[in-house]
Amino acid sequence: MRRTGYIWHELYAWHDTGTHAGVIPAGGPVQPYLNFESPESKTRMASLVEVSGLIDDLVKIPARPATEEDVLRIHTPDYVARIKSDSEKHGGDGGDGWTPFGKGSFEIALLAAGGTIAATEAVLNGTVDNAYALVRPPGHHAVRDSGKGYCIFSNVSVAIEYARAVHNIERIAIVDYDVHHGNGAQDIYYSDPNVLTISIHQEFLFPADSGTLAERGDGAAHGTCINVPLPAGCGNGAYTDAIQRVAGPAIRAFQPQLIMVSSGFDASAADPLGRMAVTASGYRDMATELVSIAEEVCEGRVVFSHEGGYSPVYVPFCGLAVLEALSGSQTGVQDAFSDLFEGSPAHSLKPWQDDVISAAEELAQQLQLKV
Ligand code: 3YP
Ligand code: ZN
Repeated sequence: MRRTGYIWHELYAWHDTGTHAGVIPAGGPVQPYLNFESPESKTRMASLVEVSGLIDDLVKIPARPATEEDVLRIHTPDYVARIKSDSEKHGGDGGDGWTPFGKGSFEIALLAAGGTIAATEAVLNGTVDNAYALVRPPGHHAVRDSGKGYCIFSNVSVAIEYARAVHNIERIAIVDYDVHHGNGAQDIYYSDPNVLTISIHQEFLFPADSGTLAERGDGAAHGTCINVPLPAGCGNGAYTDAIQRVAGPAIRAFQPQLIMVSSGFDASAADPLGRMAVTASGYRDMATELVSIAEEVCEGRVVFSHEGGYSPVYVPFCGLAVLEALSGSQTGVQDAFSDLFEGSPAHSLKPWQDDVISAAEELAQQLQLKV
């Protein structure tokens, strides 16, 4: 059993993304519905953590708001001021037209970044071995001067800069298994040789114009950005291979002092936005492998920060599996969807998936030669 920190705050459910039809605005022939990035999948994951009893084996860490100083280590003063003032008045949009927020979302976004900081702080000061921050809004698309794709502040990057400023941590690796490209951290750290960014995602999904194998980092940071742009249709085989064959060797070569994971469950078999087939057992295996890599290279220090995942009914089982893997605790609660999803032929690795993973594996080997 490991001591696993867990962060959740009721206010995360109060971030208001309004009435939409999933992603597009409602109106005319488009009947109003929720935005896909509604509280449902996340509140229901928090509920299963409680009802399964797993909460009793976790160390509940209070979320705290990130200070403006914390977010200004990453974001521009103009952007932070704009979100603050729109949030005070009536709400608005993060900046790309896909990131609606309501009144008060500034404070909730600070609490999401701060929740990831609190998880990181607890891991770095030894209160816990590893941690999971179930935060909302997500962060991995946000760049320095704009929100994007449901994300307001770059929660993981803000926590990384906290770790560097307060704990003198120098080298950090980010693994992003959300089905969308982790363009935010890639952009923020593109010229920083001390932060390795690895994103495993569905190719050309969102953002459609980033996340290729050719994006590798600039100057001294060349090689410290690795993308694994998988074709649609991948299941557990491709995902666990991407972690084992790409993330593992890259992280062992890079020798970070801390690993951050952008944990999105939108590569799941039930997601409305992704076209992948990962199951709770696939997520469990990825998390188990990441914990073991962290134990090998950085005394187990790994912090998961929640990103996307829009199936209200399946995300809870995927999230529970990851939390069981982090803590080493078994609730005995079975994935209620396993009969439907686990037997799928999607889970064996296909040659066209292997091609992409092999190309990224090559990049990880080159990083080994470099460092
Ligand atoms: C799809 C269209 C607008 C936001 C995008 C998905 C964002 C997401 O889940 N990122 O991880
Ligand atoms: Zn996503």
